[in-house]
Amino acid sequence: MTNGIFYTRLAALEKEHEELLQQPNRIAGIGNGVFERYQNPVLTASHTPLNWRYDMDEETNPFLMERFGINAVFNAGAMKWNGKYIMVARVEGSDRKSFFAIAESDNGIDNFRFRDYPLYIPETTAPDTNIYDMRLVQHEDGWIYGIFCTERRDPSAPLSDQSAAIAQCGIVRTKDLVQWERLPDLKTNSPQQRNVVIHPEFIQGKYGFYTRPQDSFIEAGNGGGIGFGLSNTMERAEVLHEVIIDPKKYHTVYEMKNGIGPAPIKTHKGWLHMAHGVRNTAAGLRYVLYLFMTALDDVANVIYKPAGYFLAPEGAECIGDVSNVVFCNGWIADDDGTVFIYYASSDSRMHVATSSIERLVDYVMNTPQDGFRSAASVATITKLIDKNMDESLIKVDKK
Ligand code: M1P
Repeated sequence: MTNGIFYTRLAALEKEHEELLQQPNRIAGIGNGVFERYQNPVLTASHTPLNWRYDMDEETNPFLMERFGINAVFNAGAMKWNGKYIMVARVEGSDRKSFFAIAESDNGIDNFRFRDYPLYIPETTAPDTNIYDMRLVQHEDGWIYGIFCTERRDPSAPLSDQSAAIAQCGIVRTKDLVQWERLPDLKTNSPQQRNVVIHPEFIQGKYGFYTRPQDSFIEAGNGGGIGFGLSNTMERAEVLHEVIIDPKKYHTVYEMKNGIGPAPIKTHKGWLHMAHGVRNTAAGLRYVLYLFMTALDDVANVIYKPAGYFLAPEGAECIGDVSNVVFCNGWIADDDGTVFIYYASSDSRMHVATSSIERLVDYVMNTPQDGFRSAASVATITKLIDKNMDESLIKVDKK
């Protein structure tokens, strides 16, 4: 016996879902010249396949209720694979657990579709309670690595404390984005690690790890910023010596903590790095994205670093599960120099911004550095105004 609800709802759900997946995306506004934002998010919870969320059998689900809620889709790693733009998204269920799933698109800006199943990530002998924020790295050793955060309850926490957690760096690798081999978690001298990524090339025959040593689950504490260290192997990855290459600093957008984003992009001028910086406000933590460049012959040496943020939450991006956050752990540099920057807003959804290697290099090399004082900012802006006021330099054709 049919109650008449099931098929009516199914038709409506399928129509709505397909319309969302086929929605074209367009550049939003004139932008700042450095990058372009787009009108629509590229992935949201509503993009996940209907058959992940609904039991499609009228007998067992006569009201066509959602049986598995998806809360958010965010913090995706990215790469180009067989001509497609791939995101390995962090999909978070309404049970708060995150898992990874691949969504792909032909043009990188719209029509992202999830593959049929989420990724199966094998566990180590210490099962992961939660896994998230995978960085995809095509390493010159021939493997594609997935470097992610694995979180487990702190075994030393008393029963009364059910939120104390330990974050560590989990590692998987694959050759086909289907079968993933789990390797032991990264070992370092830091009590916790999050926001770890590997350098795509060997460094003195070793694997380079960008790290974010931290004292506790939320606080970076004495872990003073973005670190770097070498490991002899990936099979038992161990970084015994970390140096801080990009420290936290008072009264900056990365005053409280920072963390590296995706693996850096190689350019003729140096390695381009994307990172997030965190500061505290009366309304809570604010996460923004910033860029810096390290030397080609010394990936741990920061040679250019523009002042302030590259991209901050704007408009609807400011609101979500964890408001006032942008986070990026995936970008793709195409052969023609276009760069697709995949960023999440407020731990809720994924967006894309586009730029080019040429523009990003110009941005990091020619944007003034932070002077760390208001007076220095005034000096910088005065120099710019003076230059623009110089009539002889005005090149506008007034004919
Ligand atoms: O909630 C904002 C972000 O918080 C963490 O980043 P960080 O370790 O730098 O504080 C991560 O949990 C990240 O997933 C999340 O988006």
